[in-house]
Amino acid sequence: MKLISAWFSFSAAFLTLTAFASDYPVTPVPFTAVRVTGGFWQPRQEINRTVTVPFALRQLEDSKRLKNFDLAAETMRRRAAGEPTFQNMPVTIFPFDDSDVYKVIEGASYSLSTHADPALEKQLDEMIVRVAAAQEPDGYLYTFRTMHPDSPAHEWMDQKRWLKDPELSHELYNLGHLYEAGVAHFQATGKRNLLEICTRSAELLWQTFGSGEFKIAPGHEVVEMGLAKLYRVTGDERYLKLARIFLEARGPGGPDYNQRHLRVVDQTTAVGHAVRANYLYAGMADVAALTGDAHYVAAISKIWENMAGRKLYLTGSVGARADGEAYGADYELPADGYNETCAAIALMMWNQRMFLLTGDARYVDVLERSCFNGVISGVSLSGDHFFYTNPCVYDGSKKNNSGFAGRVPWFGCACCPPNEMRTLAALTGYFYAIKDDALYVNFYAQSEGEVTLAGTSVKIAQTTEYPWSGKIKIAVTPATPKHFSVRLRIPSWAQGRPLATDLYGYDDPSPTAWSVKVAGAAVPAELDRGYVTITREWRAGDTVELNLPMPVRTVHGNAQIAATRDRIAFERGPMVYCVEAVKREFVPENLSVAAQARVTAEFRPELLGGVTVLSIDGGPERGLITAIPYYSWNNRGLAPMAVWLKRPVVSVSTSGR
Ligand code: FUB
Ligand code: ZN
Repeated sequence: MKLISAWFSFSAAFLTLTAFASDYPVTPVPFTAVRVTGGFWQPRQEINRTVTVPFALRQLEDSKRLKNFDLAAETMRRRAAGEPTFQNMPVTIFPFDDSDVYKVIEGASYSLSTHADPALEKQLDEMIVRVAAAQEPDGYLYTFRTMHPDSPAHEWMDQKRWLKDPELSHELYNLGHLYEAGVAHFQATGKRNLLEICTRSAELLWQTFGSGEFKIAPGHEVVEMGLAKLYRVTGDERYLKLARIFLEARGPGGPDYNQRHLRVVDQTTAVGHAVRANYLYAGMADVAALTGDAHYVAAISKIWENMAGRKLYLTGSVGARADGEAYGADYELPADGYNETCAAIALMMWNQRMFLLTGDARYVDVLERSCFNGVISGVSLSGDHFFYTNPCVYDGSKKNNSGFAGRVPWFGCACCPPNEMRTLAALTGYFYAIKDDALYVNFYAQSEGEVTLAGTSVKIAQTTEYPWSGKIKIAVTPATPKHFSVRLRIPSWAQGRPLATDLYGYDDPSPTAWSVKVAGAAVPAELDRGYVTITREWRAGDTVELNLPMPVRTVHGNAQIAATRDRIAFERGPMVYCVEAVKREFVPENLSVAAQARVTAEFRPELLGGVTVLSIDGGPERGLITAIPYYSWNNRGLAPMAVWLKRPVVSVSTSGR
């Protein structure tokens, strides 16, 4: 099934006829080849590894998610030993609770890939034994059914396997996460114990769905991405075929809640449950890359235009509606929107794949926006409290976080914490990518990496305080002098606009005076799809100096967004700011910022783990108003917060480093 194919352009993003074989035309540099060495991400990754990973593992026991596997195994054991009516009831709430176990194993495996830890490896092996024991002899794995086979243990299930998957049973959803975990664990440890559970399960999927006679459209997508990963790691083409079969089973005529309203190739807008939707679009990208299906690329490109042009929050979050955890209508972006953490993470996955299909930085601009704002807001600075929802305004008391006020340790529906954990553990996988003899530099971060370019091993070391400063030095050190290209992403915010669409704009849209030098000599500031390309013979000692000035920008929303009318938000670099009234001394959303307010930016090492704050001159009555990066809110107790403040602001003069 490894087709050699071509696709024609369907939108501005696909202007060229591009031939590619077997996978994405742009190849991501794996997270294992890049190491954070300081700066913004180091404490986050360290807390993720040392606090969040063990915390989540503990939660799997404490919340009894692992117990469900033991109960399923017990039912099989006792029935086989002569108790034909024995069965157990689940001890957790949702049939998709198995997926949290898999996501935690996945995140922990990423952590193992970068930091050897025999105790953690042993703990995972022990968990995998419990997972294996819950798998039925034919490969079926779904604890809620196996522990209670005589009647459905939950109203979301049918008495027969799979039949209610298009609605809510989540049988295939769980498996998607299982496959992602199995691949991650195999890649981290070289062990096949979890991978073999996956292939036994996928074999059953093939026997059940491979002929195409029995059609099921997964009610919650993710199995498509999981199967694509399983295909890549095993080379078994049936898994890729299955991914395609599941995609082709969608629509027309179903609900748009889970994207079954139309055939996937006919879908043009981002609709329905936002996590489901973004996982679907990411899965379509994978299958498009692996099969060369141009129609999938055309569909997700159109859907992307709709999402980024009408449905994206400034914070890089999506999914405005609590009802159905869903995308809203065009421009339906209320400040108190739902914005599930998983939806923003899934958006990162989808945007990364759009970039890998096209080499266009517009997708990385969205990815960066999500990452620095609506994704990392999902976890506390301490690493053990989480947001499920990420609104742009908060009244200081509402129980809007899955029934809680403020971040909490865990949820009954706990999809977000392990999603956050696996994302942070493998974050450096977003930093670089390669096409032919060109290296794309997508993330700026204090880090070291090693890649192969033009047949030579090349060390890449970044020195920077990004995102607090736009000064970046990149030492490029090939093992031997070599001719290749380095493509530096010039973020859209540096070009004078938040995004490639007109959903948001800067009051002052002038591009910053960004500049690039190599070995001290200026590089022409010419952009191609968001990148400045430096092609030369590189030799050890070559250093690129990128300067991305970071003025404070005031942002306005498109006139069609009711919630942002007569309001402004503040950004600096990739960070969206918010005002938090820690002492409840005012209501942030009612703050009116004086016209021509002066704003200064200052790095405060002692505050919130070290952040650059903005001091906004609020006029004689209000004095200085402090704005903090959005992601860092709710780390000083429960307090009201707002991203969008009231106008009028005619102009803002800025200073700061
Ligand atoms: O349905 C499984 C997960 O639970 C979804 O991805 C989340 O939105 C939550 O509903
Ligand atoms: Zn979630």
